[in-house]
Amino acid sequence: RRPPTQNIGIIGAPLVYGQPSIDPIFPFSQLNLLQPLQGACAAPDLLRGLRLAEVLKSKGANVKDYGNLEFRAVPNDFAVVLGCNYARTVGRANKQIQDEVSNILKNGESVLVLGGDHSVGLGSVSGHAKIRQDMALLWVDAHPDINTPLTSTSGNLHGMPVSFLVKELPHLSPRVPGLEWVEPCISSRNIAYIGLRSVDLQEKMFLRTLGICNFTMEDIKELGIDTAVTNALDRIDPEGKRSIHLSFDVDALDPLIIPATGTPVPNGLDFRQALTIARIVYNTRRMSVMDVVELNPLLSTPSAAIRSAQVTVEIIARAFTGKRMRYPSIRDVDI
Ligand code: Z70
Ligand code: MN
Ligand code: MN
Ligand code: MN
Repeated sequence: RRPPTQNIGIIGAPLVYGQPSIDPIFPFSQLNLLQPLQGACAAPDLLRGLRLAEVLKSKGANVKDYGNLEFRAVPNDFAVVLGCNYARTVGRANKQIQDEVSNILKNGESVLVLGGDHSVGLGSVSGHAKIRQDMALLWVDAHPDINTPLTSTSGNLHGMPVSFLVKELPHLSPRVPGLEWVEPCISSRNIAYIGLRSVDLQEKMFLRTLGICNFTMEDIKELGIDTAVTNALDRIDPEGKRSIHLSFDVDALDPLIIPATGTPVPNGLDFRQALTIARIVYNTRRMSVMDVVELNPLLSTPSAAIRSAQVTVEIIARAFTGKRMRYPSIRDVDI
């Protein structure tokens, strides 16, 4: 049976304050030496430049590009409040993301959110949960991003979004100005991680005590990626009825494949494994929202950035349409 034509709405969410590097209060501080970290805001337009929409259309999808959301830095936002950097700027931007995601879902389209850093998960996942309370979250990432403002050592909100979204955790967090509106919207039973290999001590404790399903790179090496992803989906969506949210941090892939990212960690997924994740998620026919985050074209050579983005386009196309690029078949090589 052919699936109905996919209607996809694309939104650019070039938010970088979840992993900030320019300190507006101390503009000459050392932090500014890290300025290229801001480059994640260039990712949505780079992906468009690589004909993302056209690729999706060529594989049978209807695509509407809603352009980039425009975020404004909140004046006098403090670098650190209650362990969070730029919480009011990140909070405001994520409210915009939440509204946009839920509006597009209401239109009957599925949503592709192009980050930006992973703090955009706050708005994206909560916007999804507003429309489909029965959702399940597959978080593909080297990091579990489940620090609370109290456990985070960096204060960067891109390492915390899951802690604000999980119903079982927020009593451990202070109410952060700018983020009060984020309502915990998903149970830890309905979250699974794929690709973990950089987990802070406190994060490990949260995963254990909440029993959150996770397949680390080590697990994947043992089980194979097919089994890992299939089991993860079985766990978070045992009846096969939930709306699936795929939150895909490109640093899940090995830095040899995607060097253009802010926090590269060795021993990541290879390209085939990433495509397999996308294929298995597609095969549920229930993926409603996909986030693609932490692609940072300024952190590698231009040609490596383009290659990283090309890989990203192919993973997106696989997740939304089930189809993949045509490569010359190895069978055509006749020796
Ligand atoms: C660390 C923190 C993180 C992404 C780095 C790192 C988190 N656990 N997430 N890069 N995408 O600062 O909380
Ligand atoms: Mn992440
Ligand atoms: Mn990550
Ligand atoms: Mn494990």
